[in-house]
Amino acid sequence: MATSERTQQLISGLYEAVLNMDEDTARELSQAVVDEKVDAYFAITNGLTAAMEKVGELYSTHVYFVPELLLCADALYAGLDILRPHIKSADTQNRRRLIIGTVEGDIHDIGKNLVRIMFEAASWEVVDLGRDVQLRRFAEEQEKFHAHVVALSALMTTSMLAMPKAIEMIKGVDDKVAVLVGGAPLNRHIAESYGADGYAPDAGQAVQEASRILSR
Ligand code: B1M
Repeated sequence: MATSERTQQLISGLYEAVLNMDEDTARELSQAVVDEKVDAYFAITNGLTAAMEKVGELYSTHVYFVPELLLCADALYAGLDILRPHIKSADTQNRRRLIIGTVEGDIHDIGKNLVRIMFEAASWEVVDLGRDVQLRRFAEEQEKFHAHVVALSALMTTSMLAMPKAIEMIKGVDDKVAVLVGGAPLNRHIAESYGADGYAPDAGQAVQEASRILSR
């Protein structure tokens, strides 16, 4: 079915609002989506999420920095808060699931939170265990939540040493789950040597990397 001109106008408006860090417009247009009975899931994926993907790209290429990323995320959440309750249940059944946390001994969580935002923006269902997470909790939560991906963050050369143990414990309860790691002291080589399935250098690339692992 062809998308009406008005729907396209709303979707591109939402896209621009997130990109321009404009919370008020994101809220106003999301309300219009609901009032005018435009499909909420369509508006989220093609408007809000698509914009956040672009924001991720701009962040990866150093056009946007952390403050811009956070302001874009505020606009994203302003829209999501209004649209989420209107998603039809059929649209939520096949969502991918993620468990995320910063590993034991490490209280840095700003980067981890940005990574979480990118997954939420891409409509993943996310369980955020927080920071300084005991290693066994990742495995325990995986047994309950059956995530497609478990994501581990570490910001220190000391705390990242916990990752191989965490990966072993997670794989011990579920050998099919993919483990994604990231954080400033890591690189792809270290990630592979730890037994991780994937590595992303920043929040902008984390969702892409997770999708790439799952499509293998
Ligand atoms: Co601390 N700290 N800090 N710190 N801190 C660093 C990391 C450090 C490099 C500073 C330094 O010495 N130059 C250093 C670590 C040295 C090392 O091990 N190599 C350090 C230290 C030593 C410490 C303490 C031990 C200091 C002390 O108490 N003596 C202590 C830690 C205590 C502990 O954890 N047990 C400590 C404490 C703190 C604060 C509480 C004050 C605060 C954290 C607040 C918070 O997070 N809520 C803090 C901060 C802010 C920093 C710096 C300045 C900034 C970190 C940050 O948030 N960056 C940092 C120095 C620096 O980086 N310039 C430093 C912004 C953030 C967006 O980037 O976190 O890298 P980042 O995340 C990126 C990527 O790494 C990636 O994507 C993110 C977004 O693009 N990424 C992933 C992260 N996780 C990912 C997961 C993925 C994929 C990508 O998939 C799963």
